[in-house]
Amino acid sequence: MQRRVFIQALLAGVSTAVMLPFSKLPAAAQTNQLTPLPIPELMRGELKDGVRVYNLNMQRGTHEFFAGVKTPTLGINASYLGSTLKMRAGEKIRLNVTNNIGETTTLHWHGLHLPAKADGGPHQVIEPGKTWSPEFKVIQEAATFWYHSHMHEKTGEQVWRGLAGVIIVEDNKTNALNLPNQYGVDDIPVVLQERQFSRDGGLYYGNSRHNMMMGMSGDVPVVNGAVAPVFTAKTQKIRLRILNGSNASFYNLGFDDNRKFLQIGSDGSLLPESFETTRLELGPGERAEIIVDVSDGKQTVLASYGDTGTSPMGRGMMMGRGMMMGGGGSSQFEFLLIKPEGTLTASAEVPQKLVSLDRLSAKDANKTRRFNLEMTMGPMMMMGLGTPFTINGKAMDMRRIDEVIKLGDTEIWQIHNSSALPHPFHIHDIQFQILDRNGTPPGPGERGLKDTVTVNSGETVRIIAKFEDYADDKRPFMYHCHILEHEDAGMMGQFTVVA
Ligand SMILES: [Cu+2]
Repeated sequence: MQRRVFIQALLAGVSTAVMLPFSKLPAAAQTNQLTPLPIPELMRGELKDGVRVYNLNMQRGTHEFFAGVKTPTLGINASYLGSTLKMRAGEKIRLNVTNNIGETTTLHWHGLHLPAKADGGPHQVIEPGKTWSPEFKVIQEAATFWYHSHMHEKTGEQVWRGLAGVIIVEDNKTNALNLPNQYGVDDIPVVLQERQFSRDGGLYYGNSRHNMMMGMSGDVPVVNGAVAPVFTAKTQKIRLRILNGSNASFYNLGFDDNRKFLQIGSDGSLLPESFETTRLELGPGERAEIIVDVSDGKQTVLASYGDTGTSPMGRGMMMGRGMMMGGGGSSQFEFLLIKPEGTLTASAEVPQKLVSLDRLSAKDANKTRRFNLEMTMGPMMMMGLGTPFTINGKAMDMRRIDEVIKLGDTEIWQIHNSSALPHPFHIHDIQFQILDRNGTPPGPGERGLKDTVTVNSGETVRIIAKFEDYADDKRPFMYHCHILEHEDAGMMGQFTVVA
């Protein structure tokens, strides 16, 4: 079956609800028009005694994905998703996080280097009605980060319902590069997700064995909480800070007119050099910053294309995945229409050289650790017995510390995927560099700092990082698969950093 093509259909004047293969949409949920892309409120915090303070309210609400249909959701200072937090490298910050969602939750600062007690992982639970106030210094390169629920065994569901937002870290060094940086004008957060809906208008979150094995995906593409969004460009160049905020889907992004764009950033930094491409692969949890030139005045659609087989990363299972989901080969999501309007304001040239990063090499490492990602699909699993998702043969146990790292050490983590599906591997606390993928050095898009890396079936990826600044022998950091259903099902481990 051909999967939905929202935006092109709308441009052609066709209503799209009928085109959805597996949502049971409410009758009212006809999508007859494009929605202006919502830009989350920018929160700069308030400076108090040298500490920048952010007040975040985790709340319940309703959100109109479809005009006139009120879908129950969760958000942070918003009905769905959260405010964009702007931080400055070098500043001390405090985040007052109040839990008003009526159930236990946590809030994790994905990609930020911080003390374990401030991490917002499964050990920093916020009970309903309570406020949690972590405090730390922003020690980061300028980049796009995010925050989301990390509630033990509930992360998938809580993020699906809306508990996620974007963090922008800026610094003087990169501000001097003259990249587009007017928030909401030419510097745009783009949170890509897809969702399934039930007939009553609710977000449908499945907990079947299949949903757990494959991770939860949907058939309705959503950007910053909007279905079929349009962004009106008023400048020649726009900078998109793209977050793959889906629970489980890998995106192979590009534009429908195959226009070239510049990739300038990865998860935790700008790239050493910008480079031109037509495709961008992003696994769940990963970010990239790109610059799109629309000075030709022509509209273009940001879309995800199925695996073309030409990918340098060679994600072999994507086809199998599509077939297993009944999609029949390559599936396509149209995420966002970009429409230039009027006389476009001139934008500065994007420099090729962006940042210099201290490149770590294998000989800098004090230690190499090995991690094996496994999925067990034997008869016991089919009966619902045993733990299908493990790392080094172990499923997550909050009471067990799996790895102990010496403060100040530089380590290589060699991550092998012996399962049949790709897994985006995320490490808390640090930003790492990719040494190689099956022995091959990373491509230009993976030469910046990273905190999440896709490890394809059969692949071995080596990363290197220095574990600095914060030691705590009691409270652990997490490493895990960022397919949230895999994480919730046990594909996670814990490490401490000790002095
Ligand atoms: Cu996984």
